[in-house]
Amino acid sequence: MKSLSIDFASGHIFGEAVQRAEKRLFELANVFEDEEARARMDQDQIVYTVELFLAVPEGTEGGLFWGSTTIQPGRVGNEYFMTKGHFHAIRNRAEYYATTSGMGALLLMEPLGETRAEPMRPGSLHYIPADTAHRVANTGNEPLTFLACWPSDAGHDYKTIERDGFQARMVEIDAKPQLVQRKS
Ligand code: M6P
Ligand code: ZN
Repeated sequence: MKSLSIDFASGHIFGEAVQRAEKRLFELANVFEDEEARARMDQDQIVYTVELFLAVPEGTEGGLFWGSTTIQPGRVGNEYFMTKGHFHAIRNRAEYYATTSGMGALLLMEPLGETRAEPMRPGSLHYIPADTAHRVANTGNEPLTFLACWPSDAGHDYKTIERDGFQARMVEIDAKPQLVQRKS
């Protein structure tokens, strides 16, 4: 296999086969509650970066993928910078997240919308069960980096989140991160 390495101090992964993708504010329309605030910000600003090692072609049954995601500190209105979040296209596929640096929250949403948050800090390890949508918010003042490992056939279902959103959001209230449930 070609060289592949990880720097546990920074959480970054390296190697010829590592792919990199950036998510900038213009790609995150309607992700945050305050869309007007997002539209007024610098659209080229990077919100998060993903480093990916896809060991086998996407969709292959039985393989595993590895990723490293870094979310910049920042907010849209009072809502922390965060990933888009997704269910797995094959719903019964699980995933691990492990935090290497920074502070954040992992939002976990069940199919009927019940949403909880697990605090993320350096060294925290998170098991994302099957059938559970997942999204990470950076609640700190420095970049938040976490590692991820998931099945190569899991796929990403973003459409369900685009349509329904998460039932709860991580927002700053009185200078503290709080999980606010949507009024239904
Ligand atoms: C982790 C993994 C990836 C995911 C990335 C960003 O590295 O879960 O599969 O793509 O985070 O999250 P999202 O795709 O929800 O924006
Ligand atoms: Zn996932």
